[in-house]
Amino acid sequence: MFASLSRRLFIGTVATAAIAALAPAQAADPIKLRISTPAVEADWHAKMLPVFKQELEKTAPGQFDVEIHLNGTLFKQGTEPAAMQRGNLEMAMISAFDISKQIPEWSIFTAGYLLRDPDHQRKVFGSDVGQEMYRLVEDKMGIKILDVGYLGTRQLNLRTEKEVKTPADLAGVKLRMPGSDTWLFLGKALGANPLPVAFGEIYTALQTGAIDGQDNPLPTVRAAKFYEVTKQVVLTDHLVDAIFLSMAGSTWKKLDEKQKAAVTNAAKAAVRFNNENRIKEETELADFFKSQGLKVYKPDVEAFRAQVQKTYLESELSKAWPKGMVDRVNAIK
Ligand code: KDO
Repeated sequence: MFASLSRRLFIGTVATAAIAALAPAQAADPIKLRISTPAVEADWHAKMLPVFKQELEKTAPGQFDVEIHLNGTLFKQGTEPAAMQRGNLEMAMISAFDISKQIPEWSIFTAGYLLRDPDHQRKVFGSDVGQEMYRLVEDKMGIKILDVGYLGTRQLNLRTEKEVKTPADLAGVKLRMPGSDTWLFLGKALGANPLPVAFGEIYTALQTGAIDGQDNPLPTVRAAKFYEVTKQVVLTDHLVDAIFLSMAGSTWKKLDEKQKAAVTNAAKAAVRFNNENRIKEETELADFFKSQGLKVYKPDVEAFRAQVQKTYLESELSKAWPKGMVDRVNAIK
């Protein structure tokens, strides 16, 4: 009895195994990709994330589960790199300022008046300079940069009335900057009195007068509605800013070659969408802000450029910049 039962059991097990071997492979569970950003829904670098999701669904159907978390609700602004490094987050859009906390060489891209315009930015990061700097991020932080997006050219946006022509006019002006040393350094280099405030708290800080102003690209001033609580936009053009769409190395390593290509191409499509729309909108917004009652004007940009460049070149920060990198960046036309 016992013998025949176990024989039947054996035959049954073999048969099940044979059927399983013939059956088509079961689809694996989709890989979860949670993207965290402080961006507001109406800004282009938030709107580009559904483009990333849709592209990925087209080229690798069912293989990824992309979740988009805006407004810093999943991880606070600036904490995303550590979250990716600990394996707690799969994707984020990080800045050169975030990276330079761990890789001082990267503070070169936090310097005002280095990159000339979005085209220069794209060419620099597409060149051997960009490849070398991306490799540092991969090797030292274990983060894979998928592509660089244009965040826009940063301008001053103040709730004060007094016209600003030169850095001296910013003396004592409480200028909100994101909360890290390299950001505060930029605010100081501009001549202001920088104060660290998280992105999500800027609107209220402007409304209550806790700060006199903030700096951001014009599309962000529109998207986050800062124009509602400020009186002027000073077109200093002080930083051609970038946002790096990135993936945790631990997630990247799990992908096969086809999936890596699909993710990279989806990132490129998303960035293209962001860049085209943002660049177009940047040219239109001065008129919109004027229609909302704000003063919009160019200061003495050369005075700002001279002071900011000198401040960076004489700083401790620039000592960490790779030798010859400023010249290489300047030579890219
Ligand atoms: C900001 O806090 O001013 C900033 O523009 C800094 C950027 O690096 C980036 O974090 C951005 O905010 C957010 O994506 C919100 O637009």
